[in-house]
Amino acid sequence: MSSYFSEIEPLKYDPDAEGLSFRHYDPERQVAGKRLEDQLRFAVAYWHSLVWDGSDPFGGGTFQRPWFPHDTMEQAKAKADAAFEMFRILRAPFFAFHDHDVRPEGDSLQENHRRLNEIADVFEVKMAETGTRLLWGTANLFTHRRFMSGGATNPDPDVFAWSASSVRACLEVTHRLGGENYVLWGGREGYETLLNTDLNRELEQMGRFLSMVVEHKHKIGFEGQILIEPKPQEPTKHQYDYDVATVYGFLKRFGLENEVRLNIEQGHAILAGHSFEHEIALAQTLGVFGSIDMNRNDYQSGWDTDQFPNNVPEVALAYYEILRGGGFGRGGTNFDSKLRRQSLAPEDLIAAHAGAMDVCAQGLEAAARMIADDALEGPRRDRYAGWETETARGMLAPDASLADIADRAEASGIDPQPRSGRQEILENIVNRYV
Ligand code: XLS
Ligand code: NI
Ligand code: NI
Repeated sequence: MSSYFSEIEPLKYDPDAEGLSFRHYDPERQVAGKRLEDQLRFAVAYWHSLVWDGSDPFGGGTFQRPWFPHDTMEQAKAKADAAFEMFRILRAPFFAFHDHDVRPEGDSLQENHRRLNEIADVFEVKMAETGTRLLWGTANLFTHRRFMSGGATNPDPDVFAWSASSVRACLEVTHRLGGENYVLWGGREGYETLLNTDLNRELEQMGRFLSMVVEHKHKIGFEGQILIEPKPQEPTKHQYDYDVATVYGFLKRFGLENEVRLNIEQGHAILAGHSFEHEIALAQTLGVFGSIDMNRNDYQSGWDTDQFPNNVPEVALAYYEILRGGGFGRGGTNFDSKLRRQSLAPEDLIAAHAGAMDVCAQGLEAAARMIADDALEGPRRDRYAGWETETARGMLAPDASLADIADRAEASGIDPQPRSGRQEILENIVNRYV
């Protein structure tokens, strides 16, 4: 057993503790009809917490984890030990990983898959011992130089084939570990310049690829959700899975809108020029909401800085849209968040998650109270009350015509009077809850 976190006791809900504890997140508390743990469904992201070494464009790794440099299976197993120790300290019900996070890169597809399966054997035992579950698995189709020009959208068909093999292996391991979801984040599916890019061909490749992933999911009996994670740019200048609306159009085009849902990340929403709650609400409306990657960006840098969330009002509005849509089904709250590179100590990793879990708990509880009190839904209903009359509804009926409506409008002498949208009053109401 690794002793990386040995100084740290498993966290308890204790608002008055002196050291590390949960100050708001009480997993057992009932909120909106469920235990808080079952509402929030927290997951720790293997990559940021256990793989990232603190490097940035100006300097190498600042973190010196005992399992670095992660090029032997022995180190991969030491990392798995530390990972599960961390999950236990955090009482995290779930985790999430890329193939590349958990096994060192081999020199062939076969060797990669053999290593992945060997680590999955280790995970299987640890998951059974600790009760930790897998929120999602995913294949990393962006780090190795072979993916420089994308995975499924690569101009080289051999990279397409390599990607197919990697996704099959990772999907099957996710299935074996009882994963709730399988994620495809666009990685390098996008372009740097139109001067060398055949847009139509690349989108066709991506559509076929995704259709085959869905087909394979059914073939092996995987019951989890297949999720696409939108992002507008980074690493490529233009990512194909730009935002929720773009992905929905793509899914419609390939007839996959009932097969694939979305994993929405706070930071990516902001990069796309949206709020997190907008992206969640739109996905709910379109029937494709799946799960979330919880983090935040630095609002000055304009980049995907993947910081831990620490803004309750922001988080509350996101959970409001999630609860309004019925909560998470198989999805959850994955912390796609990383430390700042000066936060070297094991304690920093625990404190970052604990603080973020508290922020999410506060946000979700505020959202649940707003719903229970009808604080926003009441005013929203009032705003649309005019549509409750038979005449109004009739305008949207399949047999209504533009001409009928126009004739009636002209004959009845209507004279619409604008009413206040009451935005500030509603903002004041929200502030009473957060
Ligand atoms: C990168 C993405 C990535 C996905 C998993 O910006 O957020 O971490 O969540 O591949
Ligand atoms: Ni993400
Ligand atoms: Ni991201």
